Amino acid sequence: MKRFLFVLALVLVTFPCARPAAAQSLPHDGDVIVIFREGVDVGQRDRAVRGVGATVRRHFHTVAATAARLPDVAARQFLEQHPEVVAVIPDGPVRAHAKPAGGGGSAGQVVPAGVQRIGAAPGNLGFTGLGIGVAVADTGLDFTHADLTPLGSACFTAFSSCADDNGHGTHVGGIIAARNNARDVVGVAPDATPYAVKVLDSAGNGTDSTVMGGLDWVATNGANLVPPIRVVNMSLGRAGQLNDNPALRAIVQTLYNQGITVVVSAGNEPDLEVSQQVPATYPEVLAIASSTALDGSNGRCRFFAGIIAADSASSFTTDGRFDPATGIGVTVSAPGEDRENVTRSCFAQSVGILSTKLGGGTTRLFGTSMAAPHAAGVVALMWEKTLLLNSAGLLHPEDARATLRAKAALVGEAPLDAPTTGYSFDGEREGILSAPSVLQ
Ligand SMILES: [Ca+2]
Ligand SMILES: [Ca+2]
Repeated sequence: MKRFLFVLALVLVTFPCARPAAAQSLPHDGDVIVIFREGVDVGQRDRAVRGVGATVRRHFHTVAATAARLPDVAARQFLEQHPEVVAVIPDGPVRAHAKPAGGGGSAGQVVPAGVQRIGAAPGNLGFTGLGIGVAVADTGLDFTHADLTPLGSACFTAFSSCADDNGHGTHVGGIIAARNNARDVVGVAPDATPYAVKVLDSAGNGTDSTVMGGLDWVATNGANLVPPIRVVNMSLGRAGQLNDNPALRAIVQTLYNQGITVVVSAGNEPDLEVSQQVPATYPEVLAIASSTALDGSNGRCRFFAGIIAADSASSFTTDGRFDPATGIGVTVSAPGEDRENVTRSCFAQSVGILSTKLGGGTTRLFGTSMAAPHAAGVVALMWEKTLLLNSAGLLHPEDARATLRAKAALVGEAPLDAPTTGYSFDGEREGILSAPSVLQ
């Protein structure tokens, strides 16, 4: 578990959690994404890629792009000279945005602190997500977890099975839709239908092309499923820039134009801005930063007398003021951890969000991975309300964003500053996700 020293008057400690930006240093042979001119069909792409001795890993359908494995640099050069090829880009690594923190286990059903903080405890709202499909683009879902079934009838995997073999996806899925029953936990939208879209492997790792495969599947099939997919949650990402993979962005834009709201985690690197994270930087997604749900405790740290209060920015969260001109920035903050306790040795220690555990029961994880699904669950509730008013109604992603921002709790006041190294205020207190005011 990563911990963070407080800023003390005497010394500024270097930030311990920065990771290298891997995307820029990848070689341009090996695994790549070949972007073709618009309209170049699968057959033409297949011939072009095989023609240089490369292996096709996946053809995409909503963009003219193909994931390929190149035998050498010469193959890349041949492809780059092909008249139908626009660009050959590296297939960058993508990671899940959470870390484990503590165990769980209880008799009866617990209403997790995050669900309570956003006002979505059972009985508090007139909506449960019934009839709303939510794609969980992650490590898969636990198909036998008693607090998650029944899952959506179809699924996607970039690997061999849709089943979760890591636990991250099952935890995220539970925050969205753990069932309101007598066991485990309850999610924000307990009657929503989660669809497993497995784009990360058993270690929580994927690449741009595995994510593109999952989103391509949603864009191609989501509207025809019962219930249709209305929301996508992606608690994952990598360091990057807006246009470093135009094909990935194009699939996200397709979903946006279809009226599917894509909710993503802002990232767990407080020294980066949302504008430096993919896919969080895309103007078409709703990027969610992490805050604490509850007051923390102080274990008698000698240099810091206070506590880390509820609705503080998490010490690990990536943030970044929302810029209406570009559409880039954090939409809203939401709980990505129960609390942060100050230890006796003056570290901030995260207590994770309680949710469904791979194999049954519950466990705790913290990260912006846990913040995003709170918002995805609320968007599912908004969709249910929209369809109740008009069965042919639509909730445009931009309207979802505008409502989440306008109706957030404590706009202008929260999130409070994290009193830890590496955190700096981004210039906007965008508020904390609030389900009741959004659904009024
Ligand atoms: Ca339950
Ligand atoms: Ca902010």
